[in-house]
Amino acid sequence: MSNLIEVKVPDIGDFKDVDVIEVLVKPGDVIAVDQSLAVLESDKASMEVPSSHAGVVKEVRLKVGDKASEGSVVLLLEGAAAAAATPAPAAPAAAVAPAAPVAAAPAAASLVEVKVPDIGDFKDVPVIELSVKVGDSIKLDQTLCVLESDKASMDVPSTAAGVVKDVRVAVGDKVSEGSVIVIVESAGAAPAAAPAPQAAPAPAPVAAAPAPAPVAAPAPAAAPAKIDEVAFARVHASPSVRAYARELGVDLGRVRGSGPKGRITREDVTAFVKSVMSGAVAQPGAAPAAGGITGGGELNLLPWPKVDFAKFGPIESKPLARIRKISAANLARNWVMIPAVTYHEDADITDLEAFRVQVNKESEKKGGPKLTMLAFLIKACAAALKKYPEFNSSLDGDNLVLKQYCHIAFAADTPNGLVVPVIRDADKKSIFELAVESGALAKKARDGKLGPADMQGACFTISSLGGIGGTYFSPIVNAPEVAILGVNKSVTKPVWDGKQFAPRLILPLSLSADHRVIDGAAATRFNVYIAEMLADMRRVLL
Ligand code: CAO
Repeated sequence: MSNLIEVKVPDIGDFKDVDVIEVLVKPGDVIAVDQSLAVLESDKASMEVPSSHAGVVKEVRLKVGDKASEGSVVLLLEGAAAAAATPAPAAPAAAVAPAAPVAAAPAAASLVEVKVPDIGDFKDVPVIELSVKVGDSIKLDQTLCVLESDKASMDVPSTAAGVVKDVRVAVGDKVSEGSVIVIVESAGAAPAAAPAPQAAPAPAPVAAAPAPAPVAAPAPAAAPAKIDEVAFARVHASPSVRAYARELGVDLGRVRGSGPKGRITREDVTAFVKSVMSGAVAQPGAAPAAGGITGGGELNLLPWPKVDFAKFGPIESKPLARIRKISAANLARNWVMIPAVTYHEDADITDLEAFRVQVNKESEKKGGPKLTMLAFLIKACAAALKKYPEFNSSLDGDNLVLKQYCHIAFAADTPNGLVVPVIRDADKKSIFELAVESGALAKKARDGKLGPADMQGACFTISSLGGIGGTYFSPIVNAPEVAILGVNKSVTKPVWDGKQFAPRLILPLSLSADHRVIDGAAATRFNVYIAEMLADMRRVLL
């Protein structure tokens, strides 16, 4: 006669009446000690309820939406071996069945040979990876080793839970169906259905679990995708789902959660793996489809070339500066994700430059500050952002956020890399104030003293290379802004005035704009407007 065990919620600290948000098992499931049965979520934490026993689930007493506390019965289990090392369940799992058989049947540990199950037509397949060692505690279905034939690689899952006592194969060995992989000391083993373990004396009274089929992957096995740890850490998923994802090498940041509040469930991870295997979703680092884009619309790029440069001559390798690492990641994202177009315009700044030189002479005599071209550019851009508000916006899903403030950033070249300090309320400041503030921020940037607040909240960015040279370039939009103005060195050029060529000082402008928000006509109008401002700054007053 089988014995029924009530498995209860263990000591969960001060939590009471906690919501059951996920039930991970169903009647008929064969479960191992410590296997997660349900997930509880309070307003502070989510936690899993591990099983204190191994056996077959007869009845699940909790459902999603119930409230549970220490001692609430999670389920009834048949044929159980008590866990020696289960993290202190509050109350010892009370046996429903009479005491005697509980103690008698499963208590003695049994040795189980776990063998290679039916692997189809494959024979003498090399073991390319061993996933367990002597002393490991393993769960049912846990991968023991990986085999690789010339056609497929496959994981060999365990048909027993327990402690590995002996490993009978080594990497490089050839195995076939029935080859013994490990000997497991099993308290509550699920005897394999396929090849019956020969040395499994009196296995625990648990219904036979079908031997899980080996998981085949197309050969050659794709290199596991790199997991974005930041995104992985942020997702809403329980510890067991995280562990499951890690086991499969799934980057949870790429999985859509179907559970309550977007929680990622085990099924979501499985579905994701299936979609990767079927080619519906690209595996980062997988061999690229022609053109580099999959049917799923994801970038499917070749891995970065790995070259031994030292083969071609002497080299020196040094780590990237912190700022460069951060800006590199941002630039790469912005380059890939923003469909930006760059529009060029020439501004005639002959009169403006004459004015600037004149004012600076006067200011110098009085010991006043120096007006810079950057300050005029900031002023002109602030006016243009007012006239064309879609340039002062950010995309937020299907919404366009239009900002009613005008903070303008400028790129500053520093010994450690590029930084982008922000001038707040640029529209409300005089050109002298803008010159002084941008000069102070540029110095702070070069000294490496900018704080996070100095670099946040920008609406639009100016990247001025005018002090260095260049004719035109294509700046990268600084997300989540939608446009950036690049400026190069002004040069005196002959310009036809209707009667003759006249020498004019021409400032090259390069405006990159996110085409999802800004069309070419709008971008060109914005550029023309800036050029008009710079040609005659009196227009700013209009
Ligand atoms: N045309 C001609 N001369 C220009 C000019 C222009 N567009 N812009 C500046 N100059 C002149 C200045 O007048 C100054 O000359 P004087 O000393 O004779 O007055 C000289 O070039 C040096 O100017 P500057 O560039 O150092 O100063 P600035 O205030 O114009 O710019 C800053 C400040 C922070 C924008 C600049 O130092 C800088 O870091 N620029 C690089 C930005 C960058 O790297 N952008 C690329 C980002 S990646 O897309």
